[in-house]
Amino acid sequence: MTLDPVSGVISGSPTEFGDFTINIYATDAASGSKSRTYSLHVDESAYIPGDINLDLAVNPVDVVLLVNYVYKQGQVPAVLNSADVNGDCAVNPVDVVTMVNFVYKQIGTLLYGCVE
Ligand SMILES: [Ca+2]
Ligand SMILES: [Ca+2]
Repeated sequence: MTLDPVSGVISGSPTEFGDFTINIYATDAASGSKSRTYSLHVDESAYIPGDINLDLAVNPVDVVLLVNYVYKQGQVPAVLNSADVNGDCAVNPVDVVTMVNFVYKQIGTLLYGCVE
């Protein structure tokens, strides 16, 4: 995520979940500098079902990541529940079929997962 030094807008997509501390420093030639601390909470429940790489889109890239995880011992999704697209509390070939149908055939819906 980035902070625009002129507008002060924080933008971008977080790549990790959790609590973060942000320290912002501003310097003025006349009065010295000031700092302020902010807290940022990125909630894991904010994921989109099927968005395995957390880029806010569900597309063939996510299908490839899911196939690699399920069949090839690929990288574990950062939010495993994003891969449990049929909501049966497990990530397995059924989720791959569900993702393929959704992404390539526009069939079905992707559900929020429940992997513990
Ligand atoms: Ca994605
Ligand atoms: Ca599942």
